[in-house]
Amino acid sequence: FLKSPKTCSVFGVPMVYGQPNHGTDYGPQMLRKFGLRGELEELGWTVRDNGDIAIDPPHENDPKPDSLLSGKTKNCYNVGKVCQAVHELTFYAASEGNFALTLGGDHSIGAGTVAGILKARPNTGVIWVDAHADINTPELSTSGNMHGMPVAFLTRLVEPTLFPGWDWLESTPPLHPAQLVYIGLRDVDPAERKILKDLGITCFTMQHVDRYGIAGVMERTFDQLYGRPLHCSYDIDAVDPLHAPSTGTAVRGGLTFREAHYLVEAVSGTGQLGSLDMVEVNPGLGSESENKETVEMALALIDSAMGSRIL
Ligand code: Z70
Ligand code: MN
Ligand code: MN
Ligand code: MN
Repeated sequence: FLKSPKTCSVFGVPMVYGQPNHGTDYGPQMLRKFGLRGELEELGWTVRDNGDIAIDPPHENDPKPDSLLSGKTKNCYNVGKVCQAVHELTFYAASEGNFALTLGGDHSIGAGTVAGILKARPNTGVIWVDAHADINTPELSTSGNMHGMPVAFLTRLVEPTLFPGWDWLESTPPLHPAQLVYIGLRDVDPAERKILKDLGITCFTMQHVDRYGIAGVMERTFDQLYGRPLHCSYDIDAVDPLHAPSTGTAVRGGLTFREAHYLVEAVSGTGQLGSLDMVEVNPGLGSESENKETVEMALALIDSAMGSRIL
């Protein structure tokens, strides 16, 4: 499904409004500064870098969600409109037969990237790599932060038309639970646990990584998603904070350096990866050396996902 010569469309989405911290908006420019284009070209990709999309700050006159149902969905309209723009970009890139590489920005944008990919490649399997499940509904979220909700929108636990800025989502195919696998979970809210169980979504938590090893987890992932084009939405907080400290919600006990790499090496090895998000890199948090380590980690993971090999 990818055309030849292999072409990578790059989209920077300097989004911050899905979570409370400044700094995720510096993710795309830091990844570029540390050499993204050169790395991709070295790996044989033709690179179409579309720069960063414009993001309007939330405005007091933005339509507000219905107060009973979703009043605490922070920046609902703003996040919805950015996701709409993002879904148009990934849809267009995928329709052209390009690889779609999206640089965040916070993880709320995953609702846009995945929706656009599903529109172009409806049977895509999604590998959501994250310490968190990001499947809170606006009603059940305790934070109101939309980076904790994208999967709820994608799976239609949320009715798009009830949320200002989200009506466009109706024009995209829903993400079926069988199309989704989580890897790296270790900080799941009680309400999310029930949702994951009720929908029967496959979750490889850090405990499963301990039990099966990362190779066993990847085998099981590919058994389930066999034959599908793949999208990987990689939240850098899946990686242990020892190796990726500059992120908003660092949780101990994450993927080791090698586990984090093996995961994307294995995904790349299937030859089925058609799109990737790298999100929640926050150069505004931590020391300069921690920023550097985190950005370098994210870049190395992108490299591995896009074909870099040890031998
Ligand atoms: C929590 C919430 C979250 C990322 C934190 C946290 C969600 N479940 N996602 N960091 N990337 O607020 O909904
Ligand atoms: Mn290199
Ligand atoms: Mn996330
Ligand atoms: Mn996370």
